[in-house]
Amino acid sequence: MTSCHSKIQYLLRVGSILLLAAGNLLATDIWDQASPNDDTPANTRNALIPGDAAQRHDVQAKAGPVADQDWYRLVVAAGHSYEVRVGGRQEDCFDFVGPNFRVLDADLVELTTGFDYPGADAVQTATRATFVAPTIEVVYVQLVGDASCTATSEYSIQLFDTTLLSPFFTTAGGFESFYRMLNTTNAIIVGDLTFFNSVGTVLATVEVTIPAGGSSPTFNTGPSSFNIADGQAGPVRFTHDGPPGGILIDAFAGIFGTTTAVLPLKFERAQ
Ligand SMILES: [Ca+2]
Ligand SMILES: [Ca+2]
Repeated sequence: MTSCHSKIQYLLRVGSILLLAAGNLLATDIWDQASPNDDTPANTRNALIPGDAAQRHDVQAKAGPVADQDWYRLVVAAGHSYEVRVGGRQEDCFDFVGPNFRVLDADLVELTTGFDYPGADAVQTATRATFVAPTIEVVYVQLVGDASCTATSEYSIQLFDTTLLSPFFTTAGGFESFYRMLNTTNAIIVGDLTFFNSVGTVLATVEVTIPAGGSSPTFNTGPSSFNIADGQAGPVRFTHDGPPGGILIDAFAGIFGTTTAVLPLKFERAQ
């Protein structure tokens, strides 16, 4: 009984090894063996969720030669801003810039293209793309490898929600709300501050440019600045093209000409 059991175990083990070997011979993507059919948006099973750890995949030239391409479906919320970050030894078999790194909407219309991570050295070690999710909440990322390189080139890919959310602003009772954005990076960041009323209707969207390593002026909801009508209150959203943690916001509500009754306003990263 024991001997027979051992033989079965042995055969199962050999069978598993043979299956793994066959998988390796057939696979064009050593990290994607669980879902090798990721070459089109329709058949990909790769999903990127903000906040998840980086995934590891690879691109390897196929017979032909044909460049391997990997597609990812992104789990996003309409109106939020995101960063897709790609890392790896890009000097080898891939260069995820321009048409080799694209973010596309459900109709496969390009939202943006990849560009160098701020402060990257001459040897590219990481690449990023930022975008704002459209109303149709389906977004894809397409990465294309080199057609002629037969080595396997591993890379990492990760999605971040970079949106900052504040539960409350007010222009009621003589109050105005004040905002100053701080840029923690060495590149210019451009963003949109959007004010909503209590039932979610957009009251105003204002574009703000924050200099590298610097801060914006202190804007406010008064007539000479953002000009939000009196008597309003609701949440505020800041979306931007910087990396996660690239923007900090100082905000408070107060009354012009007084130093009393200052109410702190808080922003948190969306999750
Ligand atoms: Ca691949
Ligand atoms: Ca692929």
